[in-house]
Amino acid sequence: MKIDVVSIFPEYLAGLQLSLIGKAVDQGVLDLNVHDLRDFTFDRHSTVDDSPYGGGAGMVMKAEPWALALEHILGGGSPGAASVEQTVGADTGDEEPAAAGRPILIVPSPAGPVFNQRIAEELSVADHLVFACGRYEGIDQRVIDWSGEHFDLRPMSIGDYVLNGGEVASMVMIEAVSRLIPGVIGNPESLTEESHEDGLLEYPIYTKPASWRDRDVPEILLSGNHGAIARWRRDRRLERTADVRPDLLAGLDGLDKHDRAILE
Ligand code: 6GU
Repeated sequence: MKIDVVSIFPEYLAGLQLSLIGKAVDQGVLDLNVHDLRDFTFDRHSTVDDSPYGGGAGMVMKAEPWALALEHILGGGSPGAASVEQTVGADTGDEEPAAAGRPILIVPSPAGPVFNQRIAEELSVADHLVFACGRYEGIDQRVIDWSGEHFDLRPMSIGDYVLNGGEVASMVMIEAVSRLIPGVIGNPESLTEESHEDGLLEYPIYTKPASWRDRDVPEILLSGNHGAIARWRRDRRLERTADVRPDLLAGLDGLDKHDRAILE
């Protein structure tokens, strides 16, 4: 999968070079490029923002740097994209269009639909994701509308609270998506019994020692009875979900008689 990120704070995304995602990049499973939006400006101050038409607080990100950055990612063809090619140091320069279909452009915004595990799964099979990290009050709507002619446009929020910009939200989405790509996580089985994979939260887990500060590991986990352990774990998942996220249970249809008895 190819992932491009555009930001005025490319250093923010440095954390993606660490751990499993960094390894996937090193191994070529992920082709991750971070672009500095200011590389697509031509004035002395590398201006990316201006005051809002109609008045109001804060600043708005200008359309043209965004269009040039996105054209660069699309493989260019425009004079602006061509002339800017040499000035971009953070990427390899050999950009190519996605193998099939249009790239998906994710625009992090608290005004978007809320990202979740289903969307992460959907995005994990894409060829090319582009993240446009806005700052200030947001990006000029005209370049968002224009981008819809070239990309599969997906505004996306990560929850009902406000962040200062799209960088952290993009990192959240990139991590959630890329760990679902085959080869990014060492043991794919660790993906199957996770919270949100099947609508239930995960069961509590324990490791050695069997007794720690007078607290014992639940006996059944030491029994070797795999059927009983699986049932116990499902029961704990049901209880935990009912306790902290009853909203998730409402949307579940795979509950049998035993499941319902646990929830009584
Ligand atoms: Cl994606 N961006 C910003 N700026 N704030 C947010 C968000 C995104 N999701 C929740 N709050």
